[in-house]
Amino acid sequence: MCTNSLKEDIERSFRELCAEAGRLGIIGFSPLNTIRLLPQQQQYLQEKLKALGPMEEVTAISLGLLYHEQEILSIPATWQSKASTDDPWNEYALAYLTLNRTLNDFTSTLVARFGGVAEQATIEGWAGQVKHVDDYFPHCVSHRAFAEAAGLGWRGRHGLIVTPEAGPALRFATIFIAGRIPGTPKEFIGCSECHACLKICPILRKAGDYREACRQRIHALGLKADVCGICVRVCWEQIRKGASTPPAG
Ligand code: B12
Repeated sequence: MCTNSLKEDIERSFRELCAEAGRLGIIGFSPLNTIRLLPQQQQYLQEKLKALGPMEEVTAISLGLLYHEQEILSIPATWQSKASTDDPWNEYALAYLTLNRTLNDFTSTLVARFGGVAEQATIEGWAGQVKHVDDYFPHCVSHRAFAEAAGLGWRGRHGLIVTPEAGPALRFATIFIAGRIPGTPKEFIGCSECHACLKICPILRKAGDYREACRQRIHALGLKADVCGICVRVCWEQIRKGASTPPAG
């Protein structure tokens, strides 16, 4: 099958899966050899993709699945250091679980149809055993690296991938298939003068590596899944207002 028709077939299958799931999705392609990874994630990926042949001939396909508006609106719009029992915020936590499971089903279906290997949305049921954020890295590969390389969005000040369609209010999974499928690079203006995520989150504002403090906060919130999402909500609002798009004219 030529790469263009393969690309179209994968895109069509993905659109059908999104329609069945009742969610919007975005998809992007990038040759693996253009992507820089942490050494431990490069090693993890090499092991995972052994059966696909040389890494230079592999394409990463980034799949993004969007949250619904009301799910994002259930996240507090101001800083909260605690969550209450039965907090409405749990709607976002439950949507997080749904998106992970749906994306994992999508990757299984697409791999069954087109071959390849899947990296699931997240390592579920494992976060409880993590003692430090670095524990994650040798056991997964960063979806953001592939989403960014595929031109789905840019890296925001909070570190998340910000898309024109949904800001950072989406989750990713990745599949890897043998053969080169070219991507469609896009130009983004980026965060520009927007600092909404830094203004709202004291952890992101702190100098140094925010990640371990963010993990501890998420754990301490005790929501029905390991989420916070306050940076996601404020960024999503700014994108909707057009804060990061170039002025007209
Ligand atoms: C560990 C993890 C966390 C940790 C640490 C976060 C972090 N920034 O790494 C904690 C628990 C804190 C966390 C929190 C959250 N997370 Co999280 N998390 C992950 C996870 C499981 C792994 C991320 C990872 O591999 N990081 C490693 C870093 C270094 O990767 P990276 O920054 O992308 O850098 C890559 C390249 O740039 C390059 N690189 C970077 N530095 C260097 C240096 C050298 C020398 C080289 C060669 C290369 C290199 O290599 C890296 C990849 O190997 C992913 C799922 C996944 N498998 O991707 C989700 C993921 C990143 N999380 C996500 C989300 C949404 C969140 C939260 C909002 C939680 C929530 N749902 O409410 C918060 C937001 C925190 C924030 N502002 O970033 C989403 C992001 C979606 C998006 N729009 O971007 C992901 C992708 C999950 C998903 N399936 O969608 N998360």
